[in-house]
Amino acid sequence: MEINGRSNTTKENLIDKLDRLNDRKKEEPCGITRFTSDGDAAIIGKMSPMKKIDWSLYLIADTEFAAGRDLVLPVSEAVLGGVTVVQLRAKDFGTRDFLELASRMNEQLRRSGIPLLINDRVDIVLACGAAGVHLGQDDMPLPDARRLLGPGKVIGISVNTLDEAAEAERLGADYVGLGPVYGTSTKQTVLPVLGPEGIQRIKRQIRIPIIAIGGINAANADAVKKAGAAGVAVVSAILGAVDAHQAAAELKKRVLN
Ligand code: TZP
Ligand code: MG
Repeated sequence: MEINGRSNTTKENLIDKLDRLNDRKKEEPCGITRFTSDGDAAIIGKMSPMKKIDWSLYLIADTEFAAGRDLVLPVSEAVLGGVTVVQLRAKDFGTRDFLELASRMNEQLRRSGIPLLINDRVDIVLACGAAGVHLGQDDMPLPDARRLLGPGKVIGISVNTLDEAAEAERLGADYVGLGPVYGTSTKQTVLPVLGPEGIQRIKRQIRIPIIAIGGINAANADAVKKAGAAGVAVVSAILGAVDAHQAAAELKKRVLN
């Protein structure tokens, strides 16, 4: 059976591997967040669930970039390669298709203990039991999202300036997505490119994790990490690769160094 261009992996094989990944995490004494069956983050020890998320390699599963390809399999392969958190972005999907895909992806990711965040849509988070939402500056205001989702869900927000980042922290965001760090053709934006210097500058002023985004790949990921990002968020560096597993593993090596 051919999955994502790799003929030696069956779907059953993949599911087995994802299950084993989660078993390994459960054995870790200070394990990464696991999710209960209703999708709420389980609190491990005394720390809040979002503090336990490993932000190092954040994959944005973007349906516009996938252009019709079902994203569940490449996302699962990328998780086996080392992706630690996934955001589903489906701007071109209607509500019903978005929820169907989010539910399948959440189910698959839960096997490996990897949190799923939903772009824009608080209602989809609630309906599929995902770990949280990622908001843009023009989406639902953060306090409203928090009121609807409660303290146990993760809320992240896209920012481009120090003012936006500081405001996100003040309003109780769990992380900021800071970018674009480099030029990218994946998302049309008029926002200024920040470079690693921009990350450094904002990192000095806020305490919540900074996930850097925009044009990040294996060649520049370590500069981004060194600038102070808790993690790197990518679309094309993984979903545009022939082998999502290998591309994720390559990035993972860079962000851990
Ligand atoms: N937000 C800011 S840049 C961007 C998003 C969703 C796209 C990142 O895509 P890539 O392919 O990793 O540059
Ligand atoms: Mg948005």
